[in-house]
Amino acid sequence: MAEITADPFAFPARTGEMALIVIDMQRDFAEPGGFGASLGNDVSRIGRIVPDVQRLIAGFRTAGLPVIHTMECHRPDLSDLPPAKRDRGNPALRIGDEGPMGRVLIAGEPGTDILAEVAPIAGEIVIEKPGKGAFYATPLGAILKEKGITQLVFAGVTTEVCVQTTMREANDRGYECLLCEEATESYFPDFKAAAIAMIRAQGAIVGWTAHIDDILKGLSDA
Ligand code: TIU
Repeated sequence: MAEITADPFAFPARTGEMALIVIDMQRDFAEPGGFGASLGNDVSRIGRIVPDVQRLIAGFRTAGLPVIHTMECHRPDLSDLPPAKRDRGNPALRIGDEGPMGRVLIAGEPGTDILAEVAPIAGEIVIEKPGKGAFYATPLGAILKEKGITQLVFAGVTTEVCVQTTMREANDRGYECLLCEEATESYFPDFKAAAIAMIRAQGAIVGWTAHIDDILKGLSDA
């Protein structure tokens, strides 16, 4: 067992049972004209983590460990979009509306694509999810079980919404969860800091957090 330096204490890594989950690194959250911007957010912060997300993905690929990507998106007929989600907050563009990058947050539209720099390669699993959590209404749990995965390292956006929701879902399902601090981002710096603090509080009540160089060192030592 390799240990990864982490907070609030070392993460007991079992690399043979570990996967990276990259949450929602999509144009809709990172570029003007997408879903994130339609909610009134400054999306420029999101692009800044791309180099670290790339480094983390490269480390998992080099170690031969699974990289799983998620995308928040809905079916073109909106049958998986609850009205409560569509109407929330009176956004400039609602989910399903035609925007500058195609229909907002709809599977197959240009804006829904994962950013090219961190796109999946052949053989990597991509989970399309209609909720904020990646376990709700998706095959993720069954896929992880089939692969014998028990530990999940997290990257992606946004820290306090889809990343934290998925970490909480995973924690309740018995996975040991580790969040990479440099490879996640929020539209709100205070919310990122608060999410990191609450995840690792109370003896890692939701999971651990760690710096990217410590995670990469743990992978190469194993
Ligand atoms: N709005 C916001 O912060 N996030 C989302 O709506 N989805 C994800 O976090 N992916």
